[in-house]
Amino acid sequence: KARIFSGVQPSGTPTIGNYIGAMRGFVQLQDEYDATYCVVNQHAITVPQEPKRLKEMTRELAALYLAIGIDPNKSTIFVQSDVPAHTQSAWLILCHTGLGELERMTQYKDKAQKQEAVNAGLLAYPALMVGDIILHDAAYVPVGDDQRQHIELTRNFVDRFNNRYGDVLVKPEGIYPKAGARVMSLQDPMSKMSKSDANERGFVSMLDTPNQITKKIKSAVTDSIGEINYDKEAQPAIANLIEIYANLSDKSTDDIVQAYAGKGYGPFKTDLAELVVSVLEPIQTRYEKLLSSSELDDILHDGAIKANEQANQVLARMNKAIGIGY
Ligand code: AQP
Repeated sequence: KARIFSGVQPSGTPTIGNYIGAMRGFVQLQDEYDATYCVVNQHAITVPQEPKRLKEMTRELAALYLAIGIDPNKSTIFVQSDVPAHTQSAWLILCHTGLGELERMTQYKDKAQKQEAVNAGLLAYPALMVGDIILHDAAYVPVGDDQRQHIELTRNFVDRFNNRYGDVLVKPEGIYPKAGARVMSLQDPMSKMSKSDANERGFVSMLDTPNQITKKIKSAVTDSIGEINYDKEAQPAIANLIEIYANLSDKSTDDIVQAYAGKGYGPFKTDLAELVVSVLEPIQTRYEKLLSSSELDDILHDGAIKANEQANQVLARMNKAIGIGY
């Protein structure tokens, strides 16, 4: 089986954007691939985090991985900080990466703009992500559309490294969801939905209550056209809601447009809220049970052992190639 790797930052509770764009795919892919999924807690500190909350969110995200259906008997689940090779490899990668390459990353530019003071880790972030991927010999990386540039950077790095040192690293490819790979904010259809958005009305988190979900969807911005059409240019906010609907149901965007022809936005939003609640409720029930169980800690412990074994092998290959050691 080919190997895949992906991760999510515990920088907030995952949103339906993270779920649709990435996490749901983790579950589908675990049958076909040898999968490793990581809670990338060291990525999360590229922007300020409250220490106690960061620890809680790390465990919560691991519980959510299991609650959505990632099966520890099929996939390896671990926390990034349990595998020191990740940060160790990031140094090696940084020393083989141009400053200009990192400065060109649009995610860096977006996130830097939102910070009062930008730390060097925010710029270096993609190097740690490259490390995450290559240490697990991943052939494929299931991620949302916003990560394309980082995947390209990873591929370029691997080419450069292998050209210089021989065939040391596996070159990965991104796997992106087909439609709606980028879920947009409910308050601004021009910016992507983010779990760390200061405006909580911009996202539906996977742990929001039915009441919160309904309120957020009902107050999602629309437009003055008043008709349901799937037109990303003229009606981006409605197109985003239609994509969320299509992604969480078995209906196509065309089916949805037809079903709500002549009905206005009210009934559409009501049904969308119900749909989102019906998808998240069973996940939340499983999540609550897992969070308070020692099973979760056992799974993370076992995952760390497996992940360390794998990651240390690749780190050793890199060190040997570069000439680190004596
Ligand atoms: N809006 C989105 N639509 C589709 N996919 C998305 N992803 C993120 N936002 C959307 C995908 O979710 C995975 C995990 O993302 P991450 O935690 O590594 O960081 P991120 O991409 O920076 O996600 P957020 O939610 O915006 O986090 P914050 O607010 O902390 O920056 C990735 O595969 C990503 O593509």
